[in-house]
Amino acid sequence: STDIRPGDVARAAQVLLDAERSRTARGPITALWPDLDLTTAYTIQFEALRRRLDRGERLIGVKLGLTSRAKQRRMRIDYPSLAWLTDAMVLPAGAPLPRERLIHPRAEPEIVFVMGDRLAGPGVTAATALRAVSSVHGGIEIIDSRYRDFKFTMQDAVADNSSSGLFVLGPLSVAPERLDLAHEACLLEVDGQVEDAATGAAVQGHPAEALALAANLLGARGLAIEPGWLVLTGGMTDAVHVTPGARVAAHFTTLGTVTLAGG
Ligand code: OOG
Ligand code: MG
Repeated sequence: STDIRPGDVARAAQVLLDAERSRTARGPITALWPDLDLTTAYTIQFEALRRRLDRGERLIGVKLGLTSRAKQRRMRIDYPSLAWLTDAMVLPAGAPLPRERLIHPRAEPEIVFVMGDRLAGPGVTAATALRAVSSVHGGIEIIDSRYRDFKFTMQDAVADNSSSGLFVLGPLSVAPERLDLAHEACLLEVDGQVEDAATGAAVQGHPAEALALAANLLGARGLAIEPGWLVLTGGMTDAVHVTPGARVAAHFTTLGTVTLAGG
């Protein structure tokens, strides 16, 4: 495609939203805009969020990406990313995957925070961050890149809202002080077969470190994590393909089980 000119932030945001709407994977933005830098990629991401809100979606939180070594290795990227969550991305627990809304979905287990207090960087530590958390849930994020074959650079992925698709929040709500999040384990099963396993330590050493990082990244832009927001701390394992008819289950030690039917 030749539909984007370097420097055209609004156009880049729109073609990514169009690809999502029409379920059509496309080539990376950086193929047409090779010197796209990370700051501008975040500007594209923010412009796309503005358009989502304009069409009636509600901002409900943020998600971290590439917080685990497994994902950083595969992407050959060593720094996490931040992206937006809206109410249109919520898939109720137990609902089958709406395949008509997705291109090539992959699922990953995540530890999710529900925020009680506002949290704004700079200088937020994991300990401070955890005190602002109201409850903790297990979750499954269904990522879905708008780029063909999930082939992209860090800048492409950031512009594309870090491959956001849908997510399922587990039904169990646990107080943060009742958990040892570094040791909270998750077994990821597909059709009853164990596919992968990890503990919370896979997420930046501790999921609260990921939360602090999100607060500090937002703080640098004059933004904050707001009370009531959800924070997806990033895939604990690598993501697995969700084929039609498949059954994905994330079994957490304390946070319970979250399942997803492939639709
Ligand atoms: C980017 C999305 C990353 C996570 O939890 O690491 C993400 C990608 O790998 O496509 O959501
Ligand atoms: Mg994720």
